[in-house]
Amino acid sequence: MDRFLTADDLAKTLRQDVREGLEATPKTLPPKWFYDERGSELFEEITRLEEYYPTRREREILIARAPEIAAATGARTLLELGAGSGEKTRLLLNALNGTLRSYVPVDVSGDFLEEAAARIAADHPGLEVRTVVADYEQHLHLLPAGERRLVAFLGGTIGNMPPADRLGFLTGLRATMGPGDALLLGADLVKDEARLVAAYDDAAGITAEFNRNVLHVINRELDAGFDPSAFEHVAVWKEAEEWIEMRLRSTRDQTVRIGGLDLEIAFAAGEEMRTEISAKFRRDRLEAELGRAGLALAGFWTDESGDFSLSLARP
Ligand code: AVJ
Repeated sequence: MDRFLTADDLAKTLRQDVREGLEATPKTLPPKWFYDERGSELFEEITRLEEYYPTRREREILIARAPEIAAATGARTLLELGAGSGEKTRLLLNALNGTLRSYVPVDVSGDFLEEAAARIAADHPGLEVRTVVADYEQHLHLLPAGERRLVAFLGGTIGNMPPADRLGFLTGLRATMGPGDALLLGADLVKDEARLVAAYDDAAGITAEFNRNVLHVINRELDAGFDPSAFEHVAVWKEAEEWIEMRLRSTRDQTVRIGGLDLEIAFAAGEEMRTEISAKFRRDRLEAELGRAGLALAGFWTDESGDFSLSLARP
């Protein structure tokens, strides 16, 4: 296992993110802190919700297009950013079976990676599986090189980054790519506002619990005194930015102590703290964004309903 991120690094980044985010106006927290064990379980539940279509739609595209993607790339290495453990990885590995030599899952959580890697290695004898504990927004240049790498960034997670960060990420990734490399990018598409909001504010309240879970993470990791029941889940569609915004709204005037940072944070009744954006894309804008990063669109596929997209891009 390559480890470019230690537990100390993560703890330091959490402290910095929480201090900066809670002292900002409006308050904000980065979505990466959702995914402790409970948050990851809640996200798995979200992927099975009727309202949350992205996972199903991306799987549909992969089932239909993985052979074409394999033929187009002839990848020797599959490098998966934010490694899933799920079916999508398996679909890609099976389709790439003819040419693939190694699979490199990259994630911030070492434990999760080890488990996923062990399962994949057991199912694919002869495939080199090399786990990398890293933050793909900082460590792209440290990821294993090699010829004919297919970098998979699936699920629509690219949408968690605002435009400027996306450009930085894609440009950074392009800088590590050789002529035989390619990017396989999952991106959710713009659609009817009601469907978008429902996908992030499901009737069962699982997304609300997922959103509030970040308060439990901060309470535990930074000895804070958030009362999650004093915050309401909000999911809104921002027409101009074309992204879903998740927020936590304070239900009353309250002051929260963050013991680990020796901070007291005041929330006014109704004040909203942003916890995630999930940007939605259009083909022409996605092609232009990739182009600005030096990547050319070599393939663009959607599911039957046109809800979600997979793009193949090359340097
Ligand atoms: C895992 C980041 C792709 O943005 O749709 C799901 C996370 N947030 N429901 C997304 C999420 C609320 C998801 N990604």
